[in-house]
Amino acid sequence: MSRITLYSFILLSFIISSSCSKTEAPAAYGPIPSENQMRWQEMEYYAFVHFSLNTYTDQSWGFGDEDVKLFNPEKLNTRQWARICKEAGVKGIIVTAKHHCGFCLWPTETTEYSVKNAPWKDGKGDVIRELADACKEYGLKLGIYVSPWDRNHPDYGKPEYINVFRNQIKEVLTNYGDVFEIWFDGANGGTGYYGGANEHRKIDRTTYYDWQPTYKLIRELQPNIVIWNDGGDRGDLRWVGTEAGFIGETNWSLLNSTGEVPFEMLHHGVENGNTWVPGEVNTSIRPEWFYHPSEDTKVKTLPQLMETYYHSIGRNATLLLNFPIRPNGLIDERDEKAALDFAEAVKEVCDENLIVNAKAEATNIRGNSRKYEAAKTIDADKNTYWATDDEVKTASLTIDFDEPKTFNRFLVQEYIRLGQRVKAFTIEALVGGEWKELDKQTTIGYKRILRFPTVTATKLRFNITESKACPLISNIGVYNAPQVLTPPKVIREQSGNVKIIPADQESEIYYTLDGSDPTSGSIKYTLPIQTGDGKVEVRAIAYDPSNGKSSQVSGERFDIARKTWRILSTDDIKAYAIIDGDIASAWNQPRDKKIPADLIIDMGKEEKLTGFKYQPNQSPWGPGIITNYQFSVSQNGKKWLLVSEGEFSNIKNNPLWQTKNFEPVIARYFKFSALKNTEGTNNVGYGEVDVITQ
Ligand code: FUL
Repeated sequence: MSRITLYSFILLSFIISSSCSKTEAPAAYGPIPSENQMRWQEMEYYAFVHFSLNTYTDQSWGFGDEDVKLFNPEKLNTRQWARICKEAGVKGIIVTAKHHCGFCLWPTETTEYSVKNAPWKDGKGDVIRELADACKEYGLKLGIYVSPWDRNHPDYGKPEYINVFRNQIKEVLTNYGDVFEIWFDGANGGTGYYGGANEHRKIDRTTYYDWQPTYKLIRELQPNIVIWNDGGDRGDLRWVGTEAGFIGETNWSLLNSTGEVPFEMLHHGVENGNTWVPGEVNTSIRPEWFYHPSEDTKVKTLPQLMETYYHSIGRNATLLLNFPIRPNGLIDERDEKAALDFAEAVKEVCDENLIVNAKAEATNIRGNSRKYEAAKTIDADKNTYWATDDEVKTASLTIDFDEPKTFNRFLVQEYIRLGQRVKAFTIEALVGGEWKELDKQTTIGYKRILRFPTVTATKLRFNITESKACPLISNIGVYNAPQVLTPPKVIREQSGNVKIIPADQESEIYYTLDGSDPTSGSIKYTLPIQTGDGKVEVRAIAYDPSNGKSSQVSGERFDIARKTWRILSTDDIKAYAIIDGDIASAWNQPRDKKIPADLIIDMGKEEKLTGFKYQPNQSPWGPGIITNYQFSVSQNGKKWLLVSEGEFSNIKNNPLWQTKNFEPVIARYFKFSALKNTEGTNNVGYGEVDVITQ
């Protein structure tokens, strides 16, 4: 280095370092996360295991009188749980130490209703001990679920129970090492065994548990813990209002510290909330939480799990994925495979960050300081960030790839230690010399991942269009995720035409009408298929011509076309959503309609009926799912013959197509009467209704 160059280098370094030291760090804006919340948020993905007496009775909720002798898992191996979880990329396991039935998986001193009176290991076993050891061995954190509602305990509902409950918490938080999260579900009070009383006990969930002293106790015993609570005083985290595996696209990690929290707030947070309460998406790898043999064929598919990933971790939440434990004490191998395939697919998404060697420039840099420059978003250091001057609340950051890059995912993270700020942003790509908008979104928070059709571009522009305060962006990633081909949706419209709807805009669709499996050599779908009035079977695949990969086959067997059908029981034209072939569109009876509520349909001509099908409204909000029904038929619309009545079992947790068969009968009209719903109200909804003919 020449002398002059050396001097200029020293001078430049001086200018840079003095400009750094002069630039003040941004002040925190609004509520900020605690260290515990931060540590928890960075875990991103952790597991639930549901295991209790329900595992042996095929129930979702035990009544509290189930025999402890049922608990005898012959192969229980918590190391298997931990190995699977570790390989699946989760960071911790939360176990149902006590579910609503009151049975404790550890030998508690607070009740006889525990493993100590079970035949398993002659009453010497302790599931929590074994799990804590296995977690330690595999480098996982331990979390505990203790149900406040206890349908076994004689004192539940009385003040005495609160001490029992606190002692249970004390035991599980004292004897098993560090616990990262404690989980109190919201189901509270109702019927139960209650030591033999067999009665209904009502509690006021806002006062009964007297949470504050309990929180104090918890924090004393486990200073690093986070508290999940949906049943009373605000905890450190919030439920997201659904167990279906998604949170709102707009998602603020804020709530108000007091007041009711309706669904909307759980789902989206509260933009100007005064407390940091981030969302945790809890969902099961099967429809239900506990193991049910009937769900062996219902393990979530890879496309379903990927949706959950983008709709939880990709939307500023954590993901708590449940594994039901089998009666033998192991995770089912189908669930293991699904979890490992999911982990592999997530890894492939983020395989290569295309931004790493790119140049990043921003329209504004805080104090022109290198400490806050655009490159801080791609330095792989979560503690550094790009920041603008205080008064600058809209800004753009451009990434120059230098050469064309192909991508379909954008990841962005705010430096949330100083608050969640961004209210709106867009991303654009420079394609053929022109800027093309790829997406337009609202909040970011800890992490946001956007999906869009694959694009090839030389530059990408990230525009913050609205922010509460100067934005602080700690990380950006641009990826080219392999396509996970989702089987297309096949529907038959009321006209009788069959529509095949792909899940993405890039794959091609091929189908057959003869029951055989389609390949890329089958008929290519371009327009709705005219199939006439009769029965038809359609099988279809999505196919990616760029790599020759196909999705699983979606197959549908449709009964007669519903072209001539008229709904007689209402004038509301929107009711035709019930027979439009699309389960995603639904109709609910008017609010003032009382149960029993009828749906009467004129099929336009006589048919030989042998059954009917009902698909509930799929909405998580007030779907009005029918549990008890009557089905009658008529030839003239006046004189009715009851041909089927009964209930749709387990329809609440598993709102899938329900099929009922009956003796063949000729009819032109049918009446589907709703007698009861899952909500105990008069709300009655339908996704689809169809008939089965001979
Ligand atoms: C709910 C409970 O009622 C379910 O049984 C399950 O444990 C789920 C995770 O929380 O509130």
